[in-house]
Amino acid sequence: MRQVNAIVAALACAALACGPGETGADRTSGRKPNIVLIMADDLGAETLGCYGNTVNSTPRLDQMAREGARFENAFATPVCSPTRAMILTALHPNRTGVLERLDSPLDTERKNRLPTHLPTFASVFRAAGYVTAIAGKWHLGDFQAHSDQPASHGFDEHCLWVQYWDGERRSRYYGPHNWEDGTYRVHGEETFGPDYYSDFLIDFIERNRDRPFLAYYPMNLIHGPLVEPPGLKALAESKYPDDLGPNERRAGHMIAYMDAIVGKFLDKIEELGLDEDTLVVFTGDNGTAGNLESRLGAFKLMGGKRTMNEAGTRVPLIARWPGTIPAGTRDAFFSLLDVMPTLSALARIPMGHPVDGMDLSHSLLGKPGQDREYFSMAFEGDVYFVRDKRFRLHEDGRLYDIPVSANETRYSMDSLAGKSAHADARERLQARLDSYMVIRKTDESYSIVPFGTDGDRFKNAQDAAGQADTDAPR
Ligand SMILES: [Ca+2]
Repeated sequence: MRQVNAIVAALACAALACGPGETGADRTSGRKPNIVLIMADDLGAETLGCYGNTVNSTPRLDQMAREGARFENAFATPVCSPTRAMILTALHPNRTGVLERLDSPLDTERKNRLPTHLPTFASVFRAAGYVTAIAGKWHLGDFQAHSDQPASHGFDEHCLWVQYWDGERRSRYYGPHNWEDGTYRVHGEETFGPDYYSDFLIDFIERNRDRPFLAYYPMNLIHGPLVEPPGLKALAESKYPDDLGPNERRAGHMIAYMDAIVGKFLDKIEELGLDEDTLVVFTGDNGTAGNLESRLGAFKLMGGKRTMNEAGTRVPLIARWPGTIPAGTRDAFFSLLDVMPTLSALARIPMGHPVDGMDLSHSLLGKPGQDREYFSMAFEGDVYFVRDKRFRLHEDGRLYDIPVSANETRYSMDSLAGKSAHADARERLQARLDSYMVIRKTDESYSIVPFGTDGDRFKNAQDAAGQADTDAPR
């Protein structure tokens, strides 16, 4: 425990040492920037036009990418809850204890939750004078078991999909069941959840246009079930090839609708004259579902959700702040761990507690600074990896040469096991992995169990086809 705390302290010093510095916010008449953070559900980077997809229509996100910073190397966890805990707290999954989704079949009483003693970006921004709201999908604890959510995590207002009520799974799309400012509300079939949640936040933005606001929209789209959204079918189908499968056709429609909702926020911010006072960030919580194939020209890629491969963890990250963030792509690594310290720096809010994430605001602003060299990940069942821009090492010894220079190489997962080359890379990454794998929950007074009991079923599923037994040095 002492060692873990020492790591936390070191990380905190590193984060604090970077400090907010001279940020773009300084250019804006002293006003702190508004933050609109949108995180789509089950949306790998490969699904968007601006990341090379040639089938899906995503004009508004492509616009955001042209006008802002598009990160080529942004990463999340392979599944919902761990990413949601990670982005809110800036702590590694193996430190929060949220290593699997919180409505796991093993959590029959649905008592697990994100501990309230862990500060979130909402609580940090709220303490600094921001008004805060969240709409969409929470997935960090049951609302019947813990009705204080998400208010006790720093959100002034909320409108969230109820995944379960009285033990039954509830609708997220047509006829959504919601947890709205502490009240359970059931809507009719004429209501499409993603419209309702985005309208809730648009209203919040309009009401708070004259003060700094933080609007967090963890979207329900494009997670299954595959449904037909109430519009934009012609746009969605405009680039479909004749041989596109039925699942991809429906998902492409949901992606086009998701893109239009992002456009609603961009249009409202412009209408209110807040373009140069508002940072809009878009990302995804994990890779695309495994039953969906994406096409990037001739290159075809199956979704990697729930796997520890590249398609399971690479997500889009686009940041737009006209007049402050210069347009262009960013090659630097960005983990969703880094969201809170980075946003805090841009808003000139000191981080008053230790976190694992880094302040990468310089990267958004197109300035020199300390970049992230490694991305590390922990998942259910004591599964780990660490990667740099070329190599990826897993806890069972598998080493991959997957340079980030092109999609074909990045996603190939070609194993180097059995080859003597790159021993130096293995040694370097092993040292990082060893220090990462000793991280455990900092505070043992709470419980997020059971975890790690079903991990083998998911463990490195990308290798189930036979690589694992033959390649990995043990
Ligand atoms: Ca998800």
